[in-house]
Amino acid sequence: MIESLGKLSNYLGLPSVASEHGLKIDYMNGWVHWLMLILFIGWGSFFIYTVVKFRAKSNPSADYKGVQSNYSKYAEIGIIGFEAFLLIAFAFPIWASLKTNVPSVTNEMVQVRVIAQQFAWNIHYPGNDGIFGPTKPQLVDEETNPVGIDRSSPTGADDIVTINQLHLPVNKMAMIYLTSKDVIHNFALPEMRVKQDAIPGMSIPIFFTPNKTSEDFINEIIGSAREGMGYEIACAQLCGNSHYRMKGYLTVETEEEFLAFLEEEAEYLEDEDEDDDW
Ligand SMILES: [Cu+2]
Repeated sequence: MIESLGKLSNYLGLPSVASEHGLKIDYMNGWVHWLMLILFIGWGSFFIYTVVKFRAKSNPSADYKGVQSNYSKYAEIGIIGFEAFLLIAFAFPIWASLKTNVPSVTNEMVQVRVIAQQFAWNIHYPGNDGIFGPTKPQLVDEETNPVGIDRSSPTGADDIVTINQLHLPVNKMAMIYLTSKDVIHNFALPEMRVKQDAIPGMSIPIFFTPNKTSEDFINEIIGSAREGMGYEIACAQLCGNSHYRMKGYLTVETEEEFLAFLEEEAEYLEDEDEDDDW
């Protein structure tokens, strides 16, 4: 029943779901809307009833006794019960599974750092060694090294950085460490049902498992208003005068395609070294 009634969310105009935990959030949204619908009908009809029943023409003088029945009390208890159900059955467990119980890092997940800045998303992969190289503010160069990676360190030499291009393999948990270089931004992936503030000075872990490739998604939205567009990273926190164009792109692909992407990016790294030698 939880699922079937939760499917009301299908009619709320939400973007399609592309992560493993996404439906849980949608079902909760569906249930919240059932409560809102019941309250709307209940209070709306009660309001109309009172306006008619207690109109001035048939009630020339005020009634100082007011309502004597217990119905309003029962209604309030019912609403509190429903709200407790929403919290205990949905909100607390979902919050715990997505925010409190952070899984320990294994080889089975992809680790990425996302560093927000006005007005772009810097994406930092640890490279072949799987270890993020050290970063230093004094090494930041907006053109050549936006993240400030220490390329002379053994773990930093192979790190890969892209701007606004986040690639993730499908059906594999993505562990993202989110931070910001300047103001508070918000990393929002609507189809993944992911939304988290990026706060300077903090590294916030976000984890989710995308389960629909960009290709499948693009095929799915043919004929809709978003036709031709893939997954996007939106900044969901007003962060400055160009906030509106702080847009990144997320590509969810097969493991092979993902590895090929990393390999291609690693080749650019070698090319850059060659340029330096010249
Ligand atoms: Cu922003």
